[in-house]
Amino acid sequence: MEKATLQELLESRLKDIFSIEIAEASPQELFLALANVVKSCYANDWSQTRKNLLVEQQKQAYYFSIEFLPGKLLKSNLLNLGLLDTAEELFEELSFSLDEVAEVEKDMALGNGGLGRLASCFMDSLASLGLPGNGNGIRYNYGLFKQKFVDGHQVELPDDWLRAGNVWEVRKESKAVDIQYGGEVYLIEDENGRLRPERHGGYVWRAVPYDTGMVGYQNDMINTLRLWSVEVPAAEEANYATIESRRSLEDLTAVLYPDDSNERGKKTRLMQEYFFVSAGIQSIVRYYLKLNHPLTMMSEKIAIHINDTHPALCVSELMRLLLDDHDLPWEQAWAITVKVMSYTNHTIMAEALEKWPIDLFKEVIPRNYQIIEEIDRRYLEEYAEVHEAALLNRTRIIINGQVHMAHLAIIGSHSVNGVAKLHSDLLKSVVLHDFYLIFPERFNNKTNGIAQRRWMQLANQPLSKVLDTTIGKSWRHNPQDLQLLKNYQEDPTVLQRLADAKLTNKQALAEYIQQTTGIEVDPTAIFDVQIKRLHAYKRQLLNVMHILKLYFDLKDEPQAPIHPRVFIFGAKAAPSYHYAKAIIKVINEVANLINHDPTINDKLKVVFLENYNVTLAERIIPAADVSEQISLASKEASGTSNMKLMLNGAVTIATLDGANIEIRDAIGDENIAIFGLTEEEVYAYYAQQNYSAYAFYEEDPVLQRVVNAFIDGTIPNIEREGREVFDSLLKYNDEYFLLKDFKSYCDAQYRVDLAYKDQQRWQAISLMNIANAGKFSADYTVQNYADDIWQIEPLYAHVKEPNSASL
Ligand code: GLG
Repeated sequence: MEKATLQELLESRLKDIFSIEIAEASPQELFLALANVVKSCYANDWSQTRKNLLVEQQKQAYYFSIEFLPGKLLKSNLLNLGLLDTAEELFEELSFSLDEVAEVEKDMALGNGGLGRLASCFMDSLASLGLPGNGNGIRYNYGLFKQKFVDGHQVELPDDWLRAGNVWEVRKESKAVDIQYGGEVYLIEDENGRLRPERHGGYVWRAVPYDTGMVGYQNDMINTLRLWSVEVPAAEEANYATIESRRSLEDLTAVLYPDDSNERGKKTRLMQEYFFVSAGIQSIVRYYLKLNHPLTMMSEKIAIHINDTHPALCVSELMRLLLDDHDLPWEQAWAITVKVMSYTNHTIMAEALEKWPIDLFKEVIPRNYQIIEEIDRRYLEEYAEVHEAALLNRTRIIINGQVHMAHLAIIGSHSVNGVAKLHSDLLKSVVLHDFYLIFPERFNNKTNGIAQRRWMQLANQPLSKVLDTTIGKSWRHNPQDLQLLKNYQEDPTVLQRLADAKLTNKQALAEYIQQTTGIEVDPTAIFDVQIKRLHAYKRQLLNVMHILKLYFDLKDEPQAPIHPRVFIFGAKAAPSYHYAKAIIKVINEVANLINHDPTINDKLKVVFLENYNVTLAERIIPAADVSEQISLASKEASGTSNMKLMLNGAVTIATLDGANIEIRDAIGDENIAIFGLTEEEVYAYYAQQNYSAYAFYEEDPVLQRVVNAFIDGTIPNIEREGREVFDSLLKYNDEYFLLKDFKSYCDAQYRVDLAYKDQQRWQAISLMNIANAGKFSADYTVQNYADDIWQIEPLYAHVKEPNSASL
């Protein structure tokens, strides 16, 4: 599309919507008008994609996820439509900045962290690969809370992201479905001797879908992200006459649970899970029936993916529809279900493997509960002759009055995968070992990946331009072509250009830091970044301990040859996660102490940026020199910020955990700083039960000084939090082995400091990171899911409509 055409469209939208000229428009108005133009640019392709799918009847995948974390969509849609450069030029000509306009858009923050962001990266890759794959989730009225720091403490504010409306979504009233909750279900024998459920009482809520186009990268493919919102069914209006009764219903899709691995049993959460599962499965079956094939062939047209355990009810809900609504015999319904379903596990943290009390199940979803009981009964019966009772009793779905969601997902799926090699191995050998004995063929690995379009092309334009001029533009379509950069490892001009791009990004971040926190940071310092949810196992505290060590080193010897460093944190703690919130307070107070200590001479700065989200990640990642991936080995399933930071040329300091191992394998030991216990060593400690935090503390005076600092008044204002941290390390024997790993972490940090001082070497290491990051593109990950698990293929018949990307 020509610039002039875009301008005309923009002008006419501004007139239509606001009756104003471009010159008078505010960024908010420009955003809305431009977003509407963008939407109309893909409207045709969106309906064409749907039509082609219907005509071709190709198999489609449905990704069920209780979280999606797309961030902002304006620029990514512009990029994928091939309009980003045009829009940027136009806005410049009109003396506006596209960035300022894009900034107006509210982050769509319908997720907590890695799990939700992964789902969104997959949506981008599915469409960009031309694969028919749709998302299915919940349209929360409030996204993940907004984080503020008050006196160093985290305060949570509601994220009212829909207040000004959401331009991208389309409400599809005609596709609404009813969701049944509660009541009593009796099984009554019909004239053919078949047991039929008869429901007494209970209530029905309506699920209304809001669809958002998922725009493929310059291929005219538009998939659909379908998010469900609750409403009162027309027939039930009278029962919801009061505001209170309505509110209790509306609560269902009001808030995202702000907790990513500590879910406590809550009725609303279970109802949410059933809500988007039932709505999604009903709409899939309705669609499938339109194709006019027998239900027994469903797996040839439909693949359903259970992203973590939250949508595990997909299994029982599909069974319910096949049995109750379509009269299939149990065996047939079960065979279909297992062939259609697949499941990804995202964590080995035991508390995240959901379990629900059966009483709650019976109360909320009685018919599903009956079906689950029957699945469970048949499971025991079917395998009784092959496996010993103890094994079956450990793996059955209902154990000690609780429904185990992971067990339901595994028994009801044909594929179970982890998200990095180590994690998938641990699933087989430890966490899900019992299931591996029963269903070895179901287990496989799919290492996570990231949408490189967002995390490089959009977030890091300075570096993208260097890549274009150095290795050509093919990497934009084919991430593995980043390998071409390896040829320039010793080319001083290219290394300098990379360094310049990094400096530009650091200057921009320094400005943002100054504006938002008032802290001055020097862009030539090392920007050392740890961005992720706040969790004890991710060990932000270990980072803090190293910062304190450097602080003491400089206090003792102000001229110590330490290259200046800025430590940057971004992290939200679940509101109920007391210990994580204590760590936030501690980091903020350490920052206060160090940033205001004149003897440190600005050699160290600590910055905790508020409200870490996708947009903030897009600012921080391009500016990072060092990537902190320091979880206790075995605990981080994969990690994905590690991949984003690597792609942007940061050098990783890491334990051999999650995908860090594969990053190390891709770039070699000389380009990454590895430290700490291995997973085997961690498990050996567990087996021998001989870890003594105190022993490490006792023998290392440096460590003693650091740990004591939490309680001896060195860090002001952390009386309570400092004590909690201190106790977690010594009184409760340091669950995540920080004291053991402290020394090797400090050594690795020292190597990082040395490497940075040799700028030529550092740039070459950084280059190797960028060059080898193509492997971690979600395009490849999703291609593997498509080939191995879903068996879906690109939409062949998706012929370009003449001029369809333009208007
Ligand atoms: C999980 C894990 C991460 C993983 C992500 C995506 O903790 O290690 O990278 O899923 O698979 N709950 C999460 O964010």
